[in-house]
Amino acid sequence: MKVLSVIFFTCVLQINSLEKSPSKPPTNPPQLPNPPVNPPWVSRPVSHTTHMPQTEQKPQTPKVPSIAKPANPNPDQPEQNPGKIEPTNKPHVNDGVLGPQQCLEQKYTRLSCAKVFCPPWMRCISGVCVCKVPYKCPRQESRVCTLDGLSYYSMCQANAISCRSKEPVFSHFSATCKVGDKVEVTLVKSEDSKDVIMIQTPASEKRLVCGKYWDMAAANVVCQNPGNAPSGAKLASKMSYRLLEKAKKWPNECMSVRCTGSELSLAECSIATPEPITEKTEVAVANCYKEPHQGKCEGFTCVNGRCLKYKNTCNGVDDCGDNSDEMCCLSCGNSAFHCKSHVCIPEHAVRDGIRDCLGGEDELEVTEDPKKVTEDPKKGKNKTIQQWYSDPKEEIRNIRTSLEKLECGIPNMDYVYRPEEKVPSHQRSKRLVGGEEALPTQIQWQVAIQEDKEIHCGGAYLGGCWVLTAAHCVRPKPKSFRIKISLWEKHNRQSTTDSIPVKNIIIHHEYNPQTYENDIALVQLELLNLSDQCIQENPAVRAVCVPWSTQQFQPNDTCTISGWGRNKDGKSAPILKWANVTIIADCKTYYKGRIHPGMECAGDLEGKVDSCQGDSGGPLVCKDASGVSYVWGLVSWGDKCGEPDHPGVYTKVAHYFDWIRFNTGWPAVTKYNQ
Ligand code: 4AZ
Repeated sequence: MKVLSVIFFTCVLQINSLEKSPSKPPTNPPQLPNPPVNPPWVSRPVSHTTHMPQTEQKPQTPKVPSIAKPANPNPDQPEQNPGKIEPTNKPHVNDGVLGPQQCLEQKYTRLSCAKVFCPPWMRCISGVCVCKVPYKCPRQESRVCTLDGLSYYSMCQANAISCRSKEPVFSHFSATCKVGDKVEVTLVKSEDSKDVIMIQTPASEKRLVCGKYWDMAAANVVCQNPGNAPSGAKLASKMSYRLLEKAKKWPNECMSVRCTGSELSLAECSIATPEPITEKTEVAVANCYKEPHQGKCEGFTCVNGRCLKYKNTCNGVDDCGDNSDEMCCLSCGNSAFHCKSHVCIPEHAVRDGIRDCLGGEDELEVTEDPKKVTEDPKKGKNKTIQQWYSDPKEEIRNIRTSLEKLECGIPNMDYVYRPEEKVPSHQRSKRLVGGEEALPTQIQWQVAIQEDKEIHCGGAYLGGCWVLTAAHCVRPKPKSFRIKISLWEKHNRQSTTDSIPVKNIIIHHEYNPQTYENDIALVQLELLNLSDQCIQENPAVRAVCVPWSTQQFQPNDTCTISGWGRNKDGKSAPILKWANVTIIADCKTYYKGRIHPGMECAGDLEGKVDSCQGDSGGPLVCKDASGVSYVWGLVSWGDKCGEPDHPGVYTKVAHYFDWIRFNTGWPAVTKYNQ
């Protein structure tokens, strides 16, 4: 038996170097906290030195053929050097279909957090997942041992370190924290020269890898080549155990492995309990590239330079090794699940308790397609229940639950407003332009911006001490402004209405009052006396979430606008009104040369619904599949109101996510990818 190679989990995780901060930083940029000198999360049973990251790490430039252009973290903004994109990945006829073309041109990978969530040991900066500082990981109940003989408070911390060093350290199998407690993977030649995968966990015999779940994602993990450029897998196939040479002594058990493709070693994949091999068993076979692919690619060119057959794209499996074959799909084949943001995810990731699609569609309880109902570890419903020997999904679920605690985007439905004073006597008007009057506490994140006793604008409450509005609604004179929360009648307060003084106003440094570019401003509320809060607990006020990705909502999605603005007759509304509008693609057609990055149109092209003067700064709110509301836009401008073919133009808030995070310095501004 000839052992070809022994893989001790050393591989290079390639990430793109794209971190950027706002070009003109404000005077008080928030500081990243320094990690402690002796990191408290590490205990050292054996002497070993590990270089600890001091700050979040910039991603490294990939060591891959340079035809791949890194993802533009902000697809709304033209790339600095668009250059020539080659080769073009033409849409193809297959189960799943690649597209849209603009998406493919962005060269998205699994680290493009405009499209997907970062793993919990990474965070999203300027659209790219970067390694987290380990102390930002939550603690787990039981410590984890790693391949280097250290012990950490959680898998998140271990992987945050591994992410930086690009050396695999995490393993479910190093229970004793002894160096050497590792999972060994060997490729063994079969008689007909196929590479059969053998796996050996500590204190156990060698076993074969079963064919069940075996795919390119797993083969790519096995085919990582220590020291060299990652060459990856050419093919993941299976062969019948029966066909293995009988003269050799083959193991009589196999273990199924399921990888996502992002793992640095098989020890990080889900590994099933060993099962006895029978004559019918199929075992895993990998065909690894010995060197990176060269020459012309006739199929799909992965962002990492690998070449795939078109039929292997958009199938929910990471065939590329960087998942770039699953990031831009008009539909998904192979029973994979299609996220609204055009990403294909594998069937086993649907309803597994981990949100993969940006809008959470993969975790909804009901689908029309019963085929899509796969295992749910919490509810235990499955076609065949798989016993996992080690399953990192469980840890990822726990880490994400403890990280994603932010409360936003859910109104308080328990609160029933009882008007203790007069009920307004005037007639109900039916128009914002085309809107309806809201109920007294319906739009709980709506605020009114009061300047010198007058209300001309709306805004959105983000939580904490922060309100978002349009730049054209404010001046850098905090003392002239007050923010009214839970206001319904413009000129009357209700019992839940509060008026809060303003501490600071941050207008976007590139706001252009002529073109309305970057029409966005943050209003910081004054702290309450002897408190670290800015608003008193209020049952009729809730924060709206800030969208972190420009891909969260798409053209044709229906969202809601609200405000006290004028109606078609030019009269401003005495009672807060709301209307549903649709996000409109290609707004440049309606406003030639006037639509800049960071603007988006919404309304209807007949002009029946629209925002108008007085609604400015107010929120355009979209709800995701899980029912969470995001402030997708801020009322900014438009040619008149309710004019056919002249929809309202909104500041696209997701475009300014990094600006908002940087200027608030507030970690709670986002629930995900923190
Ligand atoms: C304004 O003047 C304004 N129809 C706001 C929104 C729209 C037009 C004008 C959109 O504040």
